Amino acid sequence: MRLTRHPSNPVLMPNVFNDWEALNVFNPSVVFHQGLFHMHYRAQGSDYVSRIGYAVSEDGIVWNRLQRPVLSPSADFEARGVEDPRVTELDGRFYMAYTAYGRAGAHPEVGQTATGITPMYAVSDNLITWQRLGPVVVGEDNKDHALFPAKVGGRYVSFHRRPPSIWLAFSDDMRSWDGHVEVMGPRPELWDGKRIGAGGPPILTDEGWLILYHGYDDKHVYCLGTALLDLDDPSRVLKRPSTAILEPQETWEIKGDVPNVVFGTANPVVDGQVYLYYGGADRVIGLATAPLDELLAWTIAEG
Ligand code: BMA
Repeated sequence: MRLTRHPSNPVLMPNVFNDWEALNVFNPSVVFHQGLFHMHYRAQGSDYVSRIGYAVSEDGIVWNRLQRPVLSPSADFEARGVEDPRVTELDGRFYMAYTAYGRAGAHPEVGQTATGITPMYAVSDNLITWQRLGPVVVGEDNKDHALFPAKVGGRYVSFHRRPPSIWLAFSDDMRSWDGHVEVMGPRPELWDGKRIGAGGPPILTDEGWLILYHGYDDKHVYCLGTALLDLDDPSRVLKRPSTAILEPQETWEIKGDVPNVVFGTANPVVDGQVYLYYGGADRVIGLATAPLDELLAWTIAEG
C-alpha cells in the first residue's frame, strides 16, 4: 500500500518574510479540533535555531500562519532549538511533545544532559500559549516521543526513542515517567534496518493502536511504515508489515537541508481519512492521505 501525495504539495514552505522561518519548515504536528486543522511546525531561520510556529486551516491544505513563533528557546537546555512538535488532545487539554536541544551539561530545569537533547512535554489550553511540564527522561540521547490520545490502564502513555528502538513510558501526572519498555526495534534486512522512531500520536482503532513510524537503513534514507499495537498492552506488537508506505520520491523529499527524508510527525484522522503530514528533506512540509479502513486492513493483512 502506498499513501497518496496531495497535488498541492508541499503544503507549507519556508517564509522569507520572517527570518525565524526563512530557511526550513518541517516535522509538523497537526490536530483536528472544533472543525479546524491546527498545525505546529518546526522552523529554522538564518541562526539555525529551531522554533515552533503555528498555522490554522479549514481544509488541511491552505494554511494561515501566525507571524511569530508560539514556542522559542527559553533556557540553556534548549538554547539551540525546540524541535519536532507532536501535539495530542487528551481530556480537553493539549500536550506537546518537543525535543529540547541545548548544550550538554548540567541544567537546573531538567538535570544533567549528556547529549544536549531532552524529550520534553508542555501543555496548553488554547494551542498558542504553552507551559513546560518537564522531560520524559534526562541524561540520554532520547527523542521521538508522542503522547497517546487516551490513557491505558488509567495512566498516560508516551512513546519515546532509545536508539535504535521505539520505547514506551507511563505516568500519572505527565511529570514523572516510569515503566520504560521497548516496543520494537530495527529489522536489519529491511527499509527500517538501522534506526526507528515514532511518528504522530497513535490512532485508536477497534483492532489496536495503529502507528505510523519512521525508520532508515544503511543508506540513511528515511521512510515511513505502519504497525499495530495491542490496545491494553501497547508494548505488544500485533502486526508489522515488511514494506514501507512512503519513501522519498519527489525532488523536495530528496533534496533539501538533509537529503532523502520523509519524516512523519502527524496523522490526524478526519472524515475517515488519515492525513499524514511530514517533513520533506528537513525543508518543507508535505501531506499524503489514505482511508483509515484501508490502511488498517492492509497493516493487518501484511503484518
Ligand atoms: C532526526 C530528527 C528529525 C530530522 C531527521 C532527519 O534525528 O532530528 O528532526 O528530521 O533526523 O534529519
